[in-house]
Amino acid sequence: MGRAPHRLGDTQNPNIAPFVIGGDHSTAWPVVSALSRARKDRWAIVQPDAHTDLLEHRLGVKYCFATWSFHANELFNRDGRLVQVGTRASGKDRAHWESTLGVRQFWAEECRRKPEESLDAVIAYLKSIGATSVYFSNDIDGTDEEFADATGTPEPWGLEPEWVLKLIRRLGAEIGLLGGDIMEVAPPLRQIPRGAHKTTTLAARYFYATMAATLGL
Ligand SMILES: [Mn+2]
Repeated sequence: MGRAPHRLGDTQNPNIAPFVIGGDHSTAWPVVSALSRARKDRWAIVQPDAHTDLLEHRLGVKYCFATWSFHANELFNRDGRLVQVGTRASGKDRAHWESTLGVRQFWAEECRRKPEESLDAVIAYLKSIGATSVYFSNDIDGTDEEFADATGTPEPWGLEPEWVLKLIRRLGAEIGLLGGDIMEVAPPLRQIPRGAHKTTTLAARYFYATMAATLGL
C-alpha cells in the first residue's frame, strides 16, 4: 500500500515560536522558510538591519546573508509583509526597493530624526496590512556601531538601542511577536577595546527583550 507523500508543513506546530541565535544572517532563512510552511496566520517580518539583504543571489550563491530577505519576501509574494528598519548602507534608495520588490523600509535617518513618530509609523503600517504576528529578525548592525561594533560590517548613523528595545516591546504589545533572533554578532571582529563585551551584552538585552515580549515574561 502506498502512503501519501510526507510534507514537512503538515507536521509542524502552527504556533511555532522560534528563538534563534546567529550566525550570519543566512541563519534566518531556514527559520522563515519553516514558518511559512507551518503558520496559518498573516505573519510578517520586522528586520532591523543596516543593509537590505535583498539580492536574489550573490556570487552564484542563492541563500546567504545578502539574499535571505529577497527569498523571504518571495514567500510573502511581495505583499508588503517584509518590513526593514534602520536601513542605511544600500547602493539603491528606498523608492527602488519599495517599488521593485514591494517591501516597506524605515531608513535609519528617519528613525533617528523622528524616533517616536517612526515607531508609531511602523506599528501603524503593520496594522494597515493586517499583520497578526511578527517574526523579529534582528541584525545587530542595524544598531549604530557605537553600541555594536563587533560584527562583520558595522555602520555609523544607525539605530539607538533604546529605540530598538521600544520597538520590540511595542510589537509585542500592539501586534504580537511570534519569536525572533539576534544575528551577525561576531565578538572576534570587535573594532574597539571592550567592543566584544559591549556588543554581546547588548545582543543579550535584545534577545531577552524579544523573548519577554513574545512570551509575556
Ligand atoms: Mn542582515
